[in-house]
Amino acid sequence: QATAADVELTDGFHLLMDALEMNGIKNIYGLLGIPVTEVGRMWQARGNNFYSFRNEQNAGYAASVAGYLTKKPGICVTVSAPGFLNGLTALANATTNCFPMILISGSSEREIVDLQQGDYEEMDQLNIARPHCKASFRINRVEDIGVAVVRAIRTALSGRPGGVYLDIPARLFSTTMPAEEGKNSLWVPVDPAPAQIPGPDAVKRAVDLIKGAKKPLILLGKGAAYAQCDDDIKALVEETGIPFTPMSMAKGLISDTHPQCGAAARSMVLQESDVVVLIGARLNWLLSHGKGKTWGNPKKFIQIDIQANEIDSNVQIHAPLVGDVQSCVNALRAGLKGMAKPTEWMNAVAEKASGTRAKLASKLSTATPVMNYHNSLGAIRDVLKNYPDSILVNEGANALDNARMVIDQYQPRKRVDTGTWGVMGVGMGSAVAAAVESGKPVVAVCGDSAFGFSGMEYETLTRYNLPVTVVIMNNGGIYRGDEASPNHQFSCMLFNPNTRYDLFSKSLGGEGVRVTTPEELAKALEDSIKSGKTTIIDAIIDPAAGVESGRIGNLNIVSTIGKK
Ligand code: OXT
Ligand code: ADP
Ligand code: MG
Repeated sequence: QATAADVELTDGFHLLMDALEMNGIKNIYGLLGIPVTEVGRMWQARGNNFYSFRNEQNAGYAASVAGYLTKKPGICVTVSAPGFLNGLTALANATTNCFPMILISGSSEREIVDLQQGDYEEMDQLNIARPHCKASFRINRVEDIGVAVVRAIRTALSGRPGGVYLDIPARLFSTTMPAEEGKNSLWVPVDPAPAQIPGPDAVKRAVDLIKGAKKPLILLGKGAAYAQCDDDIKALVEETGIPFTPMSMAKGLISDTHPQCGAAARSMVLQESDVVVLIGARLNWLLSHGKGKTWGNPKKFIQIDIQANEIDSNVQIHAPLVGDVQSCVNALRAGLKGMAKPTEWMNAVAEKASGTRAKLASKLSTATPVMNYHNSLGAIRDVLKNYPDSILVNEGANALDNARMVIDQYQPRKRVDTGTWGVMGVGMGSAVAAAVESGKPVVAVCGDSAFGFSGMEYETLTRYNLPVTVVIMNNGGIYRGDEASPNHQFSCMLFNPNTRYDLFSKSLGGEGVRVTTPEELAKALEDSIKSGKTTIIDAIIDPAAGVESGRIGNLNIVSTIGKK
């Protein structure tokens, strides 16, 4: 602790902010209180943005989405124990999704926590965070703030991106040191996400496999979207003539309307392909672990991933390409130059896809007494065609799965959804970050259950006057709204049918519209996007239109002996 009256001093608060600013951070997402309140005030006083939330979990989701969209770690600041735990859910989710994020939480004093003497909000946060993120660091000395921030940034960004926890005991914020020494303790990391070039043998192995394939397929995941080398990936697809299909958040990396897009022939391409090139996509549950009837014919996998032990995680990978997406894709392009295009296969995929698209299109304009998922989402899709740079946030079950199917994406990183965990509650936090980081209109299509998880953040959206339209697919329940209520109890799957989300919006200073037809929905959405005003569209959906668990009903466990 420096004390000399004639030496200019700095302290933990200032050093933390200097370090973040120096590293290009402008936006912090968080929720304030003891001991971090001054972080928010001082951050704003310096001309930066502090987005203040109603619950830390949503601030954390916002930070993680900021990380995904910008390739810089999103920063979330919380108070100790309960605030930290709320934020930790989002940090774990960020790590699961491979999004770079740093959770900074104030904590109680070490000497009291370690002897379990009952400090204010006492908790051993450092160790609790550890299994849920890439690294958990504590700063014990004010002169280590600079190195800790650099270490957190490099850890979040390098290799497979993910979450980092930074623990700051309360007293450190006000601990002083000479300003000049403090200044010299900060730096910016050089090349925090270094390129990883695949070896020539690995490239040749993959090139040979692709050249020998009759029905090759490129499968794009959100790791490919994150990598921000969109033109290189598009060039690989177009130069080789190989059909591609996107995982949900990779939709739009190459437009869903591209002639080689096999999204609408998904079952066919997964089953019939003989060589599959995975680019930034894991063979996890979303891809049936690379086996079973989803995958049909025996096939060989080429996998591009920066994380070496992702290879062979589920099934044999015949040609691993360990490296960053951009380096690997460009190495493949060089090796495949002049390759004969699989024209017959490409045409077969295109024919199947256009047949399926036409079949679906016919359902999108059907008039029904109460809206269903097809005609309501069809109306949204038609409006969003004219706003290709808007960001779609999407959560729910039927509201998620049908929107993924119906709503085309035209540009990279314009779809943010429930991700690897299929987590409800990411909606409003994601919408805040999407609007803040992109400066574009945001449309959040949420199931009524999904919206409820982060609904109070709608006030955060109106407070910052963000151009976000929330369309609530109001079917009155989880999956369906028509479940019988047993034993005079309200069914555990239903919500109050009198809920007025449009009035909820108005009460919080937003615009609110209740719509019952696709035409009304289209008009309300168009008006809302044009006005830029924060709006809820309460879209009334037939309670009987949904199916249990959406498209993943196969994962729903039911009793094998029935109800007794
Ligand atoms: O080829 P085939 O024939 O197979 O057809 C495919 C494509 O070819 C075709 N397609 C097209 N056709 C025509 N045109 C176009 N353009 C086109 N594009 C594609 O469509 C089909 C399907 O294609 P898709 O979607 O690409 O492929 P598929 O087969 O579905 O892919 C498989 C998957 C697994 C990759 C995909 O389904 C997927 O990504 N799924 C994600 C599912 C998911 O994550 N769901 C969320 C979790 S569900 C559940 O857990 C819920 N909870 C519990 C809970 C959660 N999650 N979290 C927390 C914190 N607490 C609790 C809750 C509470 S959901 C939920 C709330 C639900 O209620 P809501 O009110 O919110 O929502 P509603 O249901 O609306 O009421
Ligand atoms: P999806 O859910 O879309 O299938 P996943 O989240 O399962 O995608 O997979 C993303 C993969 O991308 C992860 O295995 C991660 O290691 C990888 N990844 C992320 N960024 C890069 C990058 N820049 N280069 C290579 N691989 C990356
Ligand atoms: Mg619902």
